[in-house]
Amino acid sequence: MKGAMFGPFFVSEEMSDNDKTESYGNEIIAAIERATGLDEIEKIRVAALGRSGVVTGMMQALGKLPKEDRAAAGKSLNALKTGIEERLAAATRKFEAAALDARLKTERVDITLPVKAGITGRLHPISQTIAEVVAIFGEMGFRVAEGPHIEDDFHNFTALNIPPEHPARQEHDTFYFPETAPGQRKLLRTHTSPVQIRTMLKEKPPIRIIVPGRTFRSDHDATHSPMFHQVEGLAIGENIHMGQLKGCLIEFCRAFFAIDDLPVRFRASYFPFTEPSAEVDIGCSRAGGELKIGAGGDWLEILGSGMVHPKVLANCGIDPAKYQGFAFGMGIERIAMLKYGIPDLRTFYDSDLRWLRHYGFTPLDTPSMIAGL
Ligand code: 2NM
Repeated sequence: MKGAMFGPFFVSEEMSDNDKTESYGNEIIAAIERATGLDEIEKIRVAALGRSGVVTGMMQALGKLPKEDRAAAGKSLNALKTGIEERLAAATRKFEAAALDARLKTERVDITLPVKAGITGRLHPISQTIAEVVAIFGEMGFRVAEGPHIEDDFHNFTALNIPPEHPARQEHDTFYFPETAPGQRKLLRTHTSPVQIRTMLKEKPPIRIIVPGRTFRSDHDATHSPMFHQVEGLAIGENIHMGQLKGCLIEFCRAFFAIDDLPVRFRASYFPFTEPSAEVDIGCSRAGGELKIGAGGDWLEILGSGMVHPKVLANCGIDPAKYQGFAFGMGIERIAMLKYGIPDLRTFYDSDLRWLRHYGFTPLDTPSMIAGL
């Protein structure tokens, strides 16, 4: 029988349709108010508004009413339906909130408890290495800047003095998105330098930033991954010179590899965005086929650097007659492999738990220059 769950209904044949509607409505609303949980609310919804619900039945019966009564009865039925729907929704929200509160109480975690040895997760060597680089440059007064992975031609290339014919622009290196308008297409940043460009465009010197992040190049073999990580740095100010670049990077290399007398050499190079440019090598030994960082007569390239090209400064609204800057960049995977003896680049992205347990770091000892890296 329709509406059985609401009874007893005080509806009789003598009542007007409006009174019947009101009586049903009061009963349903009272039932919603009495309800103690979501299951009951759902039962009331079905009994009132479901396919064979009371209100649905009354709506279907509208057609049998005398024509002159239909409009008024329809209107009050619709008002009833809306009222019920609103109360059902409010009651649902109330019970859902209560259920969430109850769950949060039982799932409460005491974060002051000590971590049990052996059951904690591990920091990926990429995260650890970025934290170390940030700690070293942080101590020198650099702050971290970040920016989008999806970039445009201007920030990734043009502003950096990379002309259209430059090989770095060719399709095989850059991941392009489909054109949005003729000649307009976004790309995945090929280095983190667009973040330096965005920072120079929006901030006034002095600027001292370090930019860690993901970068993308269409290149995949034993020593290249289509997604990899870089840290780049930028210092802009008055009277910035190559001596500061050298001092900063020598200090960085020695702190990162924790070798006080690590040999560091600067070798002239070329980048479109710096002039002059230099690559940075650190001392190593390859005796007996084993690579060992430190004095040993051999050299290993680990950084690119240079004085920011005056055209790059001008492109970013910085007057090159007043300000100079130095910049540098390095690959995180590469320096992580060197420092931690990880032989294969591809293992970084395998999400292999055994590899992570072996090469990962405990999240509790964050690198710092005071506590040590
Ligand atoms: C490198 C090497 C040399 C560099 C230059 C700039 C900017 F935006 F200031 F022009 N950002 N990064 C730079 C310079 C990066 O990476 C190997």
